[in-house]
Amino acid sequence: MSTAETPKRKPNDFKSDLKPIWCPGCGDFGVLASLYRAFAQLDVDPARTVIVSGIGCSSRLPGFVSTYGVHTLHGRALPVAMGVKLANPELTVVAVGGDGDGFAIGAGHFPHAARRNVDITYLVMDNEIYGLTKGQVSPTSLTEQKAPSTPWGNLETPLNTLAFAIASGAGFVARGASFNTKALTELIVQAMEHPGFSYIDALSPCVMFNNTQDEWKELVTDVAPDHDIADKVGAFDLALKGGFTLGILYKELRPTLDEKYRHLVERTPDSDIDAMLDAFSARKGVAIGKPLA
Ligand SMILES: Cc1ncc(C[n+]2csc(CCOP(=O)(O)OP(=O)(O)O)c2C)c(N)n1
Ligand code: SF4
Repeated sequence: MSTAETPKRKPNDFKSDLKPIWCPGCGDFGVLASLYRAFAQLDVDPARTVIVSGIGCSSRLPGFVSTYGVHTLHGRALPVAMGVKLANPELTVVAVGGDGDGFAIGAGHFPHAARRNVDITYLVMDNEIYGLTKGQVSPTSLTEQKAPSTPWGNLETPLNTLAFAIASGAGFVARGASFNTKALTELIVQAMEHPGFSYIDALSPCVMFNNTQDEWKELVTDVAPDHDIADKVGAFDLALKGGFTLGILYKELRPTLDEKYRHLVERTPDSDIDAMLDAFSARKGVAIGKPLA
């Protein structure tokens, strides 16, 4: 937070010394610009903010931001981000990555992050392919899509990540686009302000291996102003509708896992972990954390 001596930060203040090495025109630039603006709007403290990513072109993002960053393993952004937040709930934690990282190798973590409701934001740069490894199909690729891994067309059905998020219990589900940075900035701000797990599918075309930019610009529509974001069935309808609906589809407030842990510790008098381990060891006749005799 800024003080009278430290004026509010501007988007450029969140740039690190490292220049993005993405291909010119890559959608990830628009997502990064939106994130800088959202951080400036929320006046986040870089020293108390952590961006966690997996592996992929999009997962390089933490290196380009002047906050703390953890470039983890392929598909593992969410468990690391949840661990960071649970270990220090005072931190602002944003997980980022691609559709391949999040919904292929990392897919097993997604429903649990959503249902546990740890207070983190998950921003997926969705280009419907694996960019870093040169354009193979991902779980969000279209059926019949031709790619180096599917020269005769993709035989699989794409995963609807928004419906997956709603069904898994995510309390904030939205879609934005890298080519609409104003709206994406606003979505990131709202997602970060949401107390609990928030998910944004950010359409972010890969101009090198799946250049959908012009096509997607034609397909996007905004969520209707009268859409009730508390209506889960209505949110599913929007998620399952063809095309790309941009905006907040669903929002629900419920206690976060971080809060529940805090309350559990407060109301459990015998919450001394060493005492608990000693009691457990005594019952089992084993020495936990102590060298075996
Ligand atoms: C365990 C493991 N398996 C596979 C890979 C190879 N790999 C690196 S990035 C990637 C997919 C990247 O796609 P996506 O997450 O959609 O990100 P993008 O590059 O499109 O931004 C894969 C399969 C890896 N690095 N580690
Ligand atoms: S390969 Fe695609 S996703 Fe990767 S930097 Fe280039 S345009 Fe972006």
